[in-house]
Amino acid sequence: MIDKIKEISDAVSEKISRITSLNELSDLRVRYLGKNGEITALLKGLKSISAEERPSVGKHINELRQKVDEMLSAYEDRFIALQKEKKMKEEEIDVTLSMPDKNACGSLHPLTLAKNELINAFTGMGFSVLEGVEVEEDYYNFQLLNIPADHPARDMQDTFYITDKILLRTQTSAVQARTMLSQKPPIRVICPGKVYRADDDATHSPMFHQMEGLVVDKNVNICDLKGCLDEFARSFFGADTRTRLRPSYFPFTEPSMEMDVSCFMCHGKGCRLCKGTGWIEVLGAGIVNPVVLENCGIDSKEYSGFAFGIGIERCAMLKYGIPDIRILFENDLRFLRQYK
Ligand code: 2NM
Repeated sequence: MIDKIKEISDAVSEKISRITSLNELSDLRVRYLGKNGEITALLKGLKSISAEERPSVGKHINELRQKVDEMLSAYEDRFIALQKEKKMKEEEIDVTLSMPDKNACGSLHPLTLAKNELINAFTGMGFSVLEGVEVEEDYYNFQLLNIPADHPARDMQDTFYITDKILLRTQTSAVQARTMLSQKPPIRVICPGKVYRADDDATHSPMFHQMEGLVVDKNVNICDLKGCLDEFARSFFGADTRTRLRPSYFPFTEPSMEMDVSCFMCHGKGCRLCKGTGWIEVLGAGIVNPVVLENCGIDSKEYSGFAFGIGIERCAMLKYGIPDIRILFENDLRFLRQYK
């Protein structure tokens, strides 16, 4: 009997160590502890043992039953825990996976950035911002501004006409002509916006952005013009920027000039950006032609003014090192994301 107990004990230990499923464990429980199980059979066999031996053998069998029961229970607990863990792993949800693309967040277009900086430079000097219409009358776009009928700008090749009297504005000056017609001096306005010309290459786009400015008051002269534009150049291109004025020609200003700024890349030494000259052309300007003032109902003996026109694309290309104007209008996200 004692040998049999030892045999069963060893067999259970060995079998239990090779178990791979809960089903096998419950089979073992039935095989040893069930109604017809081997240990149950041992207990039933106690009847045939002598009265002196029965208590001791019975104690051994009960100890074995308890030991087997504990072992099976411990393995069952372990299996249930393992199974639960496996299920948890399989059903795990990675909450970090559905994170949306951070780059999907928008940002300002480089042209808008440049426009805002230009506006800041001038509103800081007391200018107000005015926007007009893009479909304009010949009268405001050309006639009032002293652009004669035979001027090349009036050619079909340079201007987009809607009818023979209505066109896409070629400059924002028309906004200023309308301002002079409707307001009394002092006038201090800037007019940023889209303008249209029949031009298309690496430095010209048929639609581009301009910011024109106008000051009309008593005793306005070239010193005022130079002081104002110097201040703008230092604000937009950097505090150590130098400027120079060169004579030029525009029908709406007399005298007319162009302003260069010292190259902010090489500081005047000469490089690729300034084509070796040390200077970069940034705007056109001049003293408002008295003919224009009179056309717009302002007494040119009492008042004088200065005006200027800045290309916003050109400023953005210079400031951000953009080599081709067309990149600004392709809206390639790889390009735009650089300006976040
Ligand atoms: C420029 C250059 C010089 C200009 C003139 C006027 C107005 F309306 F007062 F006559 N507005 N803008 C002007 C003057 C524009 O662009 C290169």
